[in-house]
Amino acid sequence: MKYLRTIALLGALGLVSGSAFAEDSSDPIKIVTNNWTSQVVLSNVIGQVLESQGDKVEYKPSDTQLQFTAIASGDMDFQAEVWEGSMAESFDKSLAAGAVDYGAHQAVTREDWWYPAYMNEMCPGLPDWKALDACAAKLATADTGTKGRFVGPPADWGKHYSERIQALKMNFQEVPVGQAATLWAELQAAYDRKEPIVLFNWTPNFIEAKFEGQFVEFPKYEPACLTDPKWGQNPDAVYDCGAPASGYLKKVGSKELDQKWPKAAAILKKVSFTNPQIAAAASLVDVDGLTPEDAAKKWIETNQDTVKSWLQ
Ligand code: TMO
Repeated sequence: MKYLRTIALLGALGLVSGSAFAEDSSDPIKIVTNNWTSQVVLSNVIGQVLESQGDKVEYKPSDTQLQFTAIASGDMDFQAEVWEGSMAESFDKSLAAGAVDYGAHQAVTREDWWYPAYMNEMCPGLPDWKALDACAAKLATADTGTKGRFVGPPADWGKHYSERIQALKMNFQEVPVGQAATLWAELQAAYDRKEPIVLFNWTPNFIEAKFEGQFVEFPKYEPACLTDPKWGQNPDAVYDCGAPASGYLKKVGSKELDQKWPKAAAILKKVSFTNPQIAAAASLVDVDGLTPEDAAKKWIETNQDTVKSWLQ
């Protein structure tokens, strides 16, 4: 019902099908879904928009790093959210192996250690990482002994935080979660009791509308930090820096996408999300409790001008 309304809406805008391009294949376009909310909702947004244009789509869950090999080999066709802070290395390799850069979103992104604002009083000198390190004892748990606990991301997000802790000789231990929901449950539990916590977070996300807090400032990122041990304050280690504070968000597609589905490919090259649009996509599920599919329908209804601009 709602889906038909979406089609009707796009139809009314004169945006349903019919164009000068060659026809798209009737095979499904395989859109990759990952394990964080905005990516799943916005993949559904893209899928529903392509369906409104007559394309078939299939959603394929994939590991955040392995998806790049799948796209380079043509097993999957499109990924909507390539985050610089966690995927740049795998993305670059996939381009060298034949995947296609579908361009950047308007959004500017950051992924790193994050803490609630009430900790500024508990750990004077924050957000500087050295002040956090000096405060490690306040973040110690049964699991981490005398070390501070950093609640880290699921393994497939491609971060190197245990290496960073070692490279910067921090008195911390990473305790990774299995899924994003655990990050938010840990944050909520600490926040309710005003207990110290430092965890992995990113922006844009629904978190910034619900919790007050900020990123820890680590030594400023430069690409050499990841490849040249001599760079940075530890001359014998890579990863002695933070993640990019103004990272890109890109899209990637298979070689086949352009060839088999030229109309869809032209739309996907134009797809661009802003920071508030991404945060809102996450919020529709993580705060309002919608399914990703319904969240995508709602998102399309409230962002008609944006969708229209992709179809012109
Ligand atoms: C890739 N992520 C947005 C979860 O940091």
